[in-house]
Amino acid sequence: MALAAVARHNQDMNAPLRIAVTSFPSLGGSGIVATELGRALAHRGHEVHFLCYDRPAWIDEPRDRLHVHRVEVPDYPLPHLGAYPLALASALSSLCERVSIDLIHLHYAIPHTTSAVLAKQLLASRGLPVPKLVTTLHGTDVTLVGSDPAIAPIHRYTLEQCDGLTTPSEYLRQTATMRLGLSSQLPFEVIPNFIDTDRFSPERNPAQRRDILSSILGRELTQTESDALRVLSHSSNFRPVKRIDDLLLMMQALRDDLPVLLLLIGDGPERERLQKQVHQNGLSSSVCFLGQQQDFVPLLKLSDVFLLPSQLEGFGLSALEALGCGVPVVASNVGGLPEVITDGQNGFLHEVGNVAAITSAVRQLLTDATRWTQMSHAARHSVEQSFRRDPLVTRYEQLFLSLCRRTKSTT
Ligand code: GMT
Repeated sequence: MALAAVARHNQDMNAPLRIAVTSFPSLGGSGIVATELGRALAHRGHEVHFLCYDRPAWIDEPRDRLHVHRVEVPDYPLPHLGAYPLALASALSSLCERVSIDLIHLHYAIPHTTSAVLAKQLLASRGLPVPKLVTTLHGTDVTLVGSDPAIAPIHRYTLEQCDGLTTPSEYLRQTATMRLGLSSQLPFEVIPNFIDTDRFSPERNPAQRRDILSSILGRELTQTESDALRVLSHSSNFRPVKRIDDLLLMMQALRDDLPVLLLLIGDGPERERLQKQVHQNGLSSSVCFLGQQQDFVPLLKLSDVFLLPSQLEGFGLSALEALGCGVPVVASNVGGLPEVITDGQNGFLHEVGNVAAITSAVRQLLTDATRWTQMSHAARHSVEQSFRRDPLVTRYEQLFLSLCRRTKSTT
């Protein structure tokens, strides 16, 4: 090839892509990762179209190259009609036809991947260009829902129609391959989740900490009281898999000998029951339910320890956010969590449900200031080493470009 032609060819190879993204707009790590990745790709010059049944709460006004399309779902009163997967398939095929999408990125496979496969088949049947499909499996789409025999055959089939799969942890990649019986021929990459290390950064501001804690507790704390108060935090979607009961048991063991406050950030199906439990056990003055927060980063920054006692986590994005703020994490030794937390370095790992181990790890961190400082530095360092946004966005970008390039050179 002549030099000019090579240059043009290479330029085409790296030409900006048109990417459609589907994810859940509600609370949850998969939606956050989808949004952050989509934003970063738009920032790099790609055209990114989000499709959701609701406008994601964390998306501000659409900017250049970033578009949000609401999927309209028929509201017909048949129980369990569940028309969203079909509405999404139709919306995806219309979008592809209108703007010639190169690649659809599905975050959380169920039901998104099935919708995308249907959309692709519809486009192909009409002789229109078909996009590449990439699914990122995030957690229960492999471990709980995804492994349910009621849906496993169609789940496996649609995943195998994808051009690429990714997961945020090696644990999840192996579990998906084994449990879903996926073909070893499928390109399947581990791309860890990432955070914005400028937003999630260590920053201890004692006066601001006192103001925030005073407003949470509804009484003015003196600086001395505030400095003495040890703060534990947890954020999640309050589902049974998060095992928040273990934290209440831990608080019962801790509160008599340490000035300690537990902040529970987020909302979900378990919240009401847990609130009653806190009341019945006389824990109301040391456990605060803060609900869904517009900006919870200041709450992480003032925390001494972050807790994630889950039954299972595909990755544990909330643990990563805490580590970014220099907060050591005490978490279950399950799923992808050991890929984020190294026991004794940036946090402590315990067996699922071992409340004595959780209590002892937290006690150690709260009573040994030197150890806490070492672990806080290690927490931040671990994020800077392995979970920075830019290199991980590049991994996705390279995967997408290589898949789309393949099409262009073979058609
Ligand atoms: O799998 C789920 O239950 C939902 C999903 C979500 O939307 O938050 O959570 C998963 O994806 C996150 C982002 O990759 C991971 O950080 C979570 O560990 C994972 N949750 C579970 O595996 C329970």
